[in-house]
Amino acid sequence: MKIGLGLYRHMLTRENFRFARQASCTHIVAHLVDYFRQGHDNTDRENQPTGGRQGWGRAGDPDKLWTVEELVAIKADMNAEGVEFAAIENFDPAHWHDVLLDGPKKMLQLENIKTLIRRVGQAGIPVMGYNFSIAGVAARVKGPFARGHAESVGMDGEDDTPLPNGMAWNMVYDPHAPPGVVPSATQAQLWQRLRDFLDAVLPVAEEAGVTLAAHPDDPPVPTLRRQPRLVYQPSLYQKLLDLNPSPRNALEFCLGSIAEMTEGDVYAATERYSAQGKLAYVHFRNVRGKVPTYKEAFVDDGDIDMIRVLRILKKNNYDGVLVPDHTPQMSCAAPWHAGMAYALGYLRAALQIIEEGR
Ligand SMILES: [Mn+2]
Repeated sequence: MKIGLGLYRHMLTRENFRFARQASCTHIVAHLVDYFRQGHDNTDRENQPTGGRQGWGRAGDPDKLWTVEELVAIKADMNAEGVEFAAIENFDPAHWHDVLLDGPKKMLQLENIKTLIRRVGQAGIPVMGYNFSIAGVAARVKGPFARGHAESVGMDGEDDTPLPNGMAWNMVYDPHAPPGVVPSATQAQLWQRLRDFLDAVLPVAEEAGVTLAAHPDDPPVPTLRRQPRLVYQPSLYQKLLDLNPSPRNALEFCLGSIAEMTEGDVYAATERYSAQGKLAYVHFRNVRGKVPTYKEAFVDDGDIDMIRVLRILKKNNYDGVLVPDHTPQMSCAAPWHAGMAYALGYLRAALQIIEEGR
């Protein structure tokens, strides 16, 4: 198994690639969307994005797709510091809001997504992580929830406030949208939208040599902001895989989100999906509790026995990347980096024992 670090857009620097390598990473998962752009309350850029009902901030430029040149330049910087570009995490809502919403620009945006996938392949990046969600990562709270009063993120009840027009995936893609709210979709409509997306994009992904990796819902509740969710129980991942048998149809397997689900258990889910060889990469994080009142925890201090998970992955010959995803913020001058270094050190020690038999 390979150790990686996920970095937000503004963190894609030579210094952070070096930090990752120092903490034993060989791989980087890069977020290319700036979640913190013009956000009202999502202003702490040295933490995972959070924010109120106005979302994280403004989506990017709908007419500016990532270019091969910019992807190659980021990859070259990573390689110069001794780490590989393992995956991009998340599309820009500006590029696919109508794929999620079934809006008028859907066909155009599906073509744009295909173009992006071809470019990702040309740049030699093997995985594109995505989160097929209308409301996105929303309704989370922040507080001193983790060990030693470390600031972490959690959920403290449901949120059924409707989604305003111009918003998707918890970001604003059209600040000039007319007043009003996004009509609620049905669960069946959302699955049909996913099917349309997979059927359109997977053939291109196969040609481009890029694996599409689906994140489960964060938080995993059946509805959020009056919109349906997709993968909010472990078994729904199978439904996603069964929609399209392509070898490029795979999972961004988030242990935290799976443990937050009300049904099943994280070990059975890890066994089921790793045995099928369907894990593109793993979000290696821990949590206490389940929706709607869970709290994110330090990697060694939550409900999940992370060592047990690693042993299942090892048994099923998982050889991909694990990234810490989120950690609580640690009390020091570099709260995010310290949290990540702690999680990475834990992971490195665990893998030395499990994989190298020390
Ligand atoms: Mn995750």
